[in-house]
Amino acid sequence: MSLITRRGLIGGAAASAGLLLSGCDKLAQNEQFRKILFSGEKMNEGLQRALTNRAALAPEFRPDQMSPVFRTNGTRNPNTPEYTAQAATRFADWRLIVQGLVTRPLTLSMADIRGLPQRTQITRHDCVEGWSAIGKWGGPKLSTVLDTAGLSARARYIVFTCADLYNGVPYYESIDLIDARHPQTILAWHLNDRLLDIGHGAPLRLRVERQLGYKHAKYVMRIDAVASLAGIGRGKGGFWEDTVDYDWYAGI
Ligand SMILES: Nc1nc2c(c(=O)[nH]1)N[C@H]1C(S)=C(S)[C@@H](COP(=O)(O)O)O[C@H]1N2
Ligand SMILES: [Mo]
Repeated sequence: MSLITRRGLIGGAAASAGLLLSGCDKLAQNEQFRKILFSGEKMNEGLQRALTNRAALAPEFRPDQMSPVFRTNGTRNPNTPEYTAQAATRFADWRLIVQGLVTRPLTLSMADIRGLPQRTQITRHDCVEGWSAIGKWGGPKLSTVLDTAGLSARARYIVFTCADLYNGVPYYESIDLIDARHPQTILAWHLNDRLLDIGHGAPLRLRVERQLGYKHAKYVMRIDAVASLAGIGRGKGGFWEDTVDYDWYAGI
Protein backbone atom coordinates (compact mmCIF):
# COMPACT_ATOMS: atom_id res chain seq x y z
CA MET A 1 0.00 0.00 0.00
CA SER A 2 1.49 3.33 -1.01
CA LEU A 3 1.87 6.52 0.94
CA ILE A 4 -0.62 8.10 -1.41
CA THR A 5 -3.24 5.51 -0.48
CA ARG A 6 -2.46 6.03 3.17
CA ARG A 7 -2.80 9.78 2.88
CA GLY A 8 -5.95 9.16 0.88
CA LEU A 9 -7.36 7.09 3.73
CA ILE A 10 -6.48 9.67 6.36
CA GLY A 11 -7.84 12.35 4.06
CA GLY A 12 -11.03 10.32 3.80
CA ALA A 13 -11.29 10.01 7.59
CA ALA A 14 -10.67 13.73 7.94
CA ALA A 15 -13.26 14.52 5.31
CA SER A 16 -15.94 12.36 6.91
CA ALA A 17 -15.08 13.68 10.37
CA GLY A 18 -15.26 17.16 8.87
CA LEU A 19 -18.72 16.44 7.55
CA LEU A 20 -19.75 15.04 10.91
CA LEU A 21 -18.46 18.05 12.79
CA SER A 22 -19.34 20.69 10.20
CA GLY A 23 -19.84 24.00 11.89
CA CYS A 24 -17.01 23.42 14.33
CA ASP A 25 -14.42 26.03 13.51
CA LYS A 26 -11.65 24.60 15.70
CA LEU A 27 -11.65 21.24 13.95
CA ALA A 28 -7.94 20.45 14.41
CA GLN A 29 -8.08 20.93 18.18
CA ASN A 30 -11.21 18.87 18.56
CA GLU A 31 -10.33 15.82 20.71
CA GLN A 32 -12.92 13.61 19.04
CA PHE A 33 -11.55 14.45 15.64
CA ARG A 34 -7.95 13.73 16.65
CA LYS A 35 -8.97 10.35 18.05
CA ILE A 36 -10.70 9.37 14.81
CA LEU A 37 -7.73 10.48 12.78
CA PHE A 38 -5.19 8.73 15.01
CA SER A 39 -7.06 5.41 15.25
CA GLY A 40 -7.45 5.37 11.47
CA GLU A 41 -3.74 5.83 11.04
CA LYS A 42 -2.90 3.13 13.60
CA MET A 43 -5.25 0.64 12.02
CA ASN A 44 -3.79 1.34 8.62
CA GLU A 45 -0.24 0.86 9.91
CA GLY A 46 -1.16 -2.54 11.34
CA LEU A 47 -2.70 -3.55 8.04
CA GLN A 48 0.40 -2.42 6.18
CA ARG A 49 2.67 -4.41 8.50
CA ALA A 50 0.59 -7.53 8.00
CA LEU A 51 0.62 -7.12 4.23
CA THR A 52 4.36 -6.45 4.10
CA ASN A 53 4.94 -9.59 6.12
CA ARG A 54 2.76 -11.73 3.85
CA ALA A 55 4.58 -10.43 0.78
CA ALA A 56 8.07 -11.29 2.10
CA LEU A 57 10.00 -13.96 0.25
CA ALA A 58 10.77 -17.35 1.77
CA PRO A 59 14.52 -18.00 2.06
CA GLU A 60 16.15 -19.44 -1.04
CA PHE A 61 19.21 -21.69 -0.84
CA ARG A 62 22.37 -22.52 -2.80
CA PRO A 63 22.58 -25.70 -4.89
CA ASP A 64 25.09 -27.20 -2.45
CA GLN A 65 22.49 -26.88 0.32
CA MET A 66 19.96 -29.13 -1.43
CA SER A 67 18.95 -32.27 0.47
CA PRO A 68 20.48 -35.43 -1.01
CA VAL A 69 17.08 -37.10 -0.63
CA PHE A 70 13.76 -35.26 -0.74
CA ARG A 71 11.36 -37.59 1.01
CA THR A 72 7.73 -38.06 0.05
CA ASN A 73 4.75 -37.81 2.35
CA GLY A 74 0.97 -38.30 2.24
CA THR A 75 -0.16 -39.91 -1.00
CA ARG A 76 2.79 -41.39 -2.90
CA ASN A 77 0.70 -42.61 -5.83
CA PRO A 78 -2.99 -41.78 -6.39
CA ASN A 79 -3.44 -45.27 -7.90
CA THR A 80 -6.85 -44.53 -9.42
CA PRO A 81 -7.58 -46.04 -12.87
CA GLU A 82 -7.70 -42.51 -14.38
CA TYR A 83 -4.41 -41.42 -12.87
CA THR A 84 -2.64 -44.69 -13.72
CA ALA A 85 -3.78 -44.38 -17.35
CA GLN A 86 -2.52 -40.77 -17.53
CA ALA A 87 0.81 -41.71 -15.97
CA ALA A 88 1.20 -44.55 -18.50
CA THR A 89 1.24 -42.04 -21.38
CA ARG A 90 3.48 -39.66 -19.37
CA PHE A 91 0.51 -37.31 -18.94
CA ALA A 92 0.15 -36.65 -22.70
CA ASP A 93 -3.66 -36.51 -22.32
CA TRP A 94 -3.67 -34.88 -18.89
CA ARG A 95 -5.19 -31.38 -18.73
CA LEU A 96 -5.27 -28.78 -15.96
CA ILE A 97 -8.68 -27.16 -15.64
CA VAL A 98 -8.90 -23.55 -14.44
CA GLN A 99 -12.45 -22.44 -13.78
CA GLY A 100 -14.83 -20.70 -11.38
CA LEU A 101 -14.75 -16.92 -11.03
CA VAL A 102 -12.61 -16.30 -14.12
CA THR A 103 -13.44 -14.57 -17.39
CA ARG A 104 -11.64 -17.18 -19.56
CA PRO A 105 -11.79 -20.76 -18.21
CA LEU A 106 -8.68 -22.68 -19.28
CA THR A 107 -7.79 -26.24 -20.21
CA LEU A 108 -4.00 -26.50 -20.21
CA SER A 109 -1.76 -29.35 -21.39
CA MET A 110 1.69 -29.88 -19.93
CA ALA A 111 3.09 -28.35 -23.14
CA ASP A 112 0.96 -25.23 -22.50
CA ILE A 113 2.24 -25.06 -18.93
CA ARG A 114 5.87 -25.44 -20.00
CA GLY A 115 5.31 -22.70 -22.60
CA LEU A 116 4.50 -20.07 -19.95
CA PRO A 117 7.25 -17.93 -18.34
CA GLN A 118 8.99 -20.09 -15.74
CA ARG A 119 10.52 -19.63 -12.30
CA THR A 120 13.01 -21.88 -10.49
CA GLN A 121 13.66 -21.70 -6.74
CA ILE A 122 15.60 -23.68 -4.14
CA THR A 123 13.47 -23.65 -1.00
CA ARG A 124 12.91 -25.58 2.21
CA HIS A 125 9.79 -27.69 2.64
CA ASP A 126 8.58 -28.00 6.25
CA CYS A 127 6.07 -30.70 7.14
CA VAL A 128 4.04 -30.47 10.36
CA GLU A 129 5.09 -34.02 11.10
CA GLY A 130 8.56 -32.68 11.85
CA TRP A 131 10.76 -33.13 8.79
CA SER A 132 12.20 -30.66 6.29
CA ALA A 133 13.93 -30.93 2.93
CA ILE A 134 15.56 -28.42 0.58
CA GLY A 135 14.79 -28.88 -3.11
CA LYS A 136 14.88 -27.04 -6.41
CA TRP A 137 11.42 -26.51 -7.84
CA GLY A 138 10.37 -25.06 -11.19
CA GLY A 139 7.27 -24.13 -13.13
CA PRO A 140 5.08 -21.14 -14.00
CA LYS A 141 3.96 -18.75 -11.31
CA LEU A 142 0.38 -19.37 -10.27
CA SER A 143 -0.25 -15.65 -10.87
CA THR A 144 0.63 -16.08 -14.57
CA VAL A 145 -2.01 -18.80 -14.92
CA LEU A 146 -4.58 -16.75 -13.00
CA ASP A 147 -3.87 -13.66 -15.10
CA THR A 148 -4.30 -15.72 -18.27
CA ALA A 149 -7.69 -16.88 -16.99
CA GLY A 150 -8.60 -13.39 -15.76
CA LEU A 151 -9.82 -13.44 -12.15
CA SER A 152 -13.18 -11.81 -11.62
CA ALA A 153 -13.44 -9.06 -9.00
CA ARG A 154 -15.45 -11.38 -6.72
CA ALA A 155 -12.69 -14.04 -6.51
CA ARG A 156 -11.15 -14.31 -3.01
CA TYR A 157 -9.65 -17.82 -2.80
CA ILE A 158 -7.99 -20.31 -5.09
CA VAL A 159 -8.96 -23.95 -4.54
CA PHE A 160 -6.88 -26.93 -5.75
CA THR A 161 -8.48 -30.32 -6.38
CA CYS A 162 -6.12 -33.27 -6.63
CA ALA A 163 -6.10 -36.69 -8.30
CA ASP A 164 -5.64 -38.71 -5.09
CA LEU A 165 -8.59 -39.83 -2.99
CA TYR A 166 -8.95 -39.98 0.78
CA ASN A 167 -12.00 -42.13 1.59
CA GLY A 168 -13.23 -41.56 -1.93
CA VAL A 169 -12.85 -37.77 -1.82
CA PRO A 170 -10.09 -35.94 -3.72
CA TYR A 171 -7.46 -34.16 -1.58
CA TYR A 172 -8.08 -30.42 -1.76
CA GLU A 173 -6.45 -27.26 -0.50
CA SER A 174 -6.96 -23.51 -0.83
CA ILE A 175 -5.06 -20.25 -0.47
CA ASP A 176 -6.02 -16.59 -0.54
CA LEU A 177 -5.08 -14.14 -3.26
CA ILE A 178 -2.09 -12.78 -1.33
CA ASP A 179 -0.44 -16.20 -1.47
CA ALA A 180 -1.84 -16.94 -4.94
CA ARG A 181 -0.08 -13.83 -6.26
CA HIS A 182 3.11 -14.29 -4.20
CA PRO A 183 6.11 -14.45 -6.59
CA GLN A 184 7.29 -17.81 -5.15
CA THR A 185 3.90 -19.48 -5.50
CA ILE A 186 4.37 -21.73 -8.52
CA LEU A 187 2.83 -24.75 -10.21
CA ALA A 188 5.89 -26.99 -10.20
CA TRP A 189 6.49 -29.68 -12.84
CA HIS A 190 10.15 -30.28 -12.09
CA LEU A 191 12.11 -31.04 -8.94
CA ASN A 192 15.91 -31.05 -8.74
CA ASP A 193 16.18 -30.62 -12.55
CA ARG A 194 14.09 -33.70 -13.28
CA LEU A 195 10.46 -34.11 -14.27
CA LEU A 196 8.33 -34.33 -11.15
CA ASP A 197 7.99 -38.01 -10.23
CA ILE A 198 4.76 -39.64 -9.08
CA GLY A 199 5.78 -39.61 -5.41
CA HIS A 200 6.19 -35.83 -5.42
CA GLY A 201 2.93 -35.08 -7.24
CA ALA A 202 3.35 -35.60 -11.01
CA PRO A 203 2.59 -34.02 -13.31
CA LEU A 204 1.93 -30.76 -11.44
CA ARG A 205 1.93 -29.64 -7.80
CA LEU A 206 1.59 -26.41 -5.91
CA ARG A 207 4.52 -24.74 -4.14
CA VAL A 208 3.33 -22.10 -1.68
CA GLU A 209 6.62 -21.42 0.03
CA ARG A 210 5.44 -19.31 2.98
CA GLN A 211 3.27 -22.15 4.30
CA LEU A 212 3.63 -25.66 5.73
CA GLY A 213 3.79 -28.84 3.65
CA TYR A 214 0.15 -29.89 3.64
CA LYS A 215 -0.81 -26.69 1.77
CA HIS A 216 1.41 -27.74 -1.18
CA ALA A 217 -1.21 -29.73 -3.10
CA LYS A 218 0.26 -32.54 -5.22
CA TYR A 219 -1.43 -34.07 -8.32
CA VAL A 220 -3.33 -30.81 -9.03
CA MET A 221 -6.09 -31.49 -11.54
CA ARG A 222 -8.34 -28.48 -11.18
CA ILE A 223 -8.06 -24.90 -9.98
CA ASP A 224 -11.21 -23.03 -8.95
CA ALA A 225 -11.43 -19.32 -8.18
CA VAL A 226 -14.15 -18.83 -5.55
CA ALA A 227 -15.65 -16.03 -3.47
CA SER A 228 -15.92 -18.12 -0.29
CA LEU A 229 -14.69 -21.43 1.13
CA ALA A 230 -18.15 -22.22 2.53
CA GLY A 231 -19.03 -24.63 -0.28
CA ILE A 232 -15.67 -26.48 -0.27
CA GLY A 233 -15.54 -29.73 1.75
CA ARG A 234 -16.75 -28.94 5.28
CA GLY A 235 -15.92 -25.27 4.82
CA LYS A 236 -12.44 -24.94 6.31
CA GLY A 237 -10.71 -24.89 2.95
CA GLY A 238 -8.62 -28.05 2.97
CA PHE A 239 -8.64 -31.79 3.55
CA TRP A 240 -6.62 -31.72 6.78
CA GLU A 241 -8.30 -28.53 7.97
CA ASP A 242 -11.69 -30.26 7.63
CA THR A 243 -10.50 -33.60 9.00
CA VAL A 244 -8.12 -32.97 11.91
CA ASP A 245 -8.40 -29.23 12.46
CA TYR A 246 -5.05 -28.16 10.97
CA ASP A 247 -4.86 -24.38 10.54
CA TRP A 248 -6.06 -23.09 7.18
CA TYR A 249 -3.35 -20.45 7.25
CA ALA A 250 -0.15 -22.40 7.97
CA GLY A 251 2.37 -19.58 7.66
CA ILE A 252 6.05 -20.22 8.41
N1 LIG B 1 -2.68 -34.35 -3.24
C1 LIG B 1 -1.96 -34.39 -2.11
N2 LIG B 1 -1.16 -33.35 -1.83
C2 LIG B 1 -0.41 -33.36 -0.72
C3 LIG B 1 -0.49 -34.43 0.22
C4 LIG B 1 -1.35 -35.51 -0.10
O1 LIG B 1 -1.47 -36.50 0.64
N3 LIG B 1 -2.07 -35.46 -1.28
N4 LIG B 1 0.29 -34.39 1.38
C5 LIG B 1 0.78 -33.09 1.80
C6 LIG B 1 1.82 -33.14 2.84
S1 LIG B 1 1.32 -33.39 4.43
C7 LIG B 1 3.13 -32.87 2.56
S2 LIG B 1 4.30 -32.75 3.78
C8 LIG B 1 3.59 -32.72 1.17
C9 LIG B 1 4.63 -33.75 0.86
O2 LIG B 1 5.20 -33.51 -0.40
P1 LIG B 1 6.28 -34.51 -0.97
O3 LIG B 1 5.65 -35.89 -0.99
O4 LIG B 1 6.65 -34.02 -2.31
O5 LIG B 1 7.43 -34.48 -0.01
O6 LIG B 1 2.55 -32.84 0.21
C10 LIG B 1 1.32 -32.27 0.63
N5 LIG B 1 0.42 -32.31 -0.48
MO1 LIG C 1 3.09 -32.69 5.71
